[in-house]
Amino acid sequence: MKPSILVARAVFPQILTLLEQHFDVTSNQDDVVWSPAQLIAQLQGKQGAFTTGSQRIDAELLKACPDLKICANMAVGYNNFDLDAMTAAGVLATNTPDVLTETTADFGFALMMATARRMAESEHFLRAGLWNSWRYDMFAGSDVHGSTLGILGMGRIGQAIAKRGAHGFGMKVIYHNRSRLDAALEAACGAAYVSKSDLLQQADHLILVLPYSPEAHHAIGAAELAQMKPTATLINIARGGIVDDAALAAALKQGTIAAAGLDVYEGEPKVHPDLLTVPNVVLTPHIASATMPTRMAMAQLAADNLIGYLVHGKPLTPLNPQVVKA
Ligand code: 8YV
Repeated sequence: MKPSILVARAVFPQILTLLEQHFDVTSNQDDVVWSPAQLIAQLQGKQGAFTTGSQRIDAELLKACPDLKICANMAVGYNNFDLDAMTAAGVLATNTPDVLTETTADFGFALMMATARRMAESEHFLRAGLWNSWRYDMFAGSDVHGSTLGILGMGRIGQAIAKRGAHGFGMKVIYHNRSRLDAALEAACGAAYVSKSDLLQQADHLILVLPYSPEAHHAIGAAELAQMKPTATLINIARGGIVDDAALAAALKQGTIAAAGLDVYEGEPKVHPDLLTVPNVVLTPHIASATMPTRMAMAQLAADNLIGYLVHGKPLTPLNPQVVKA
């Protein structure tokens, strides 16, 4: 008998076809956003789950779903998983590293450029029919080339952004991370390690690329924003909750920093109402990894993890490999 799996959100039809070759598949192609209780009900009798960032897998769910053996997240971030609870329950967790690195770095760079050069704000102005003449300071923003790029969180995506800045745009790149990169990697990225306060004080453009964890909650709040240059931009492509969105909206209103570009939000898909009313912020709906080839590669890797583990006993990108029996 084939193992049973749940695909918790809509996915590429080709991926469903692949999964159906190996599993009895229940899928959510209507893309209903289930409540935790509905998710538990859907997972009854399932050995595997294909998840996205919007399904919380915690101790309560695991207790109610004793057949579950693996949750394969179609995301590199896995703050929707309580990894300790999954390990304790013997449930394997997998994510999708590497396949989205360059696409996400491209987007981080694009959001930084759009923010620094006020592209969204000026487009709204044009669409509103307000463009009547040229003016010397109309939508004058800040330069990206030759400026100082600060990166908080220097994993794969942070490193890919550093390379774009240092080698493509002649930027001085500084970073802060829990652990310092080795010298060879720093040289390859063209990046120098600094303290968090030096990062805040020196960056012209500060990009957040760190994973969410309770310690990272509000890593950027009013006190941190106050340390930044009044001409600086802040870009968040990491996770909602790393920035205190209310404090950021206040800082943007008061001119504490010049502008922000956000792809992720506290409590998304809701967006803090104050952010919607300030002009100097570019807002996108969590699309940093959203190109068709990359989303396909993410879905393929999540599917391959399910097949690898439930069919062959060998997942590709396990987060808690201690769960896999030797
Ligand atoms: C996903 C992401 O689109 O990979 C991640 O961590 O944030 C995005 O690429 C999102 O999490 C949906 O699963």
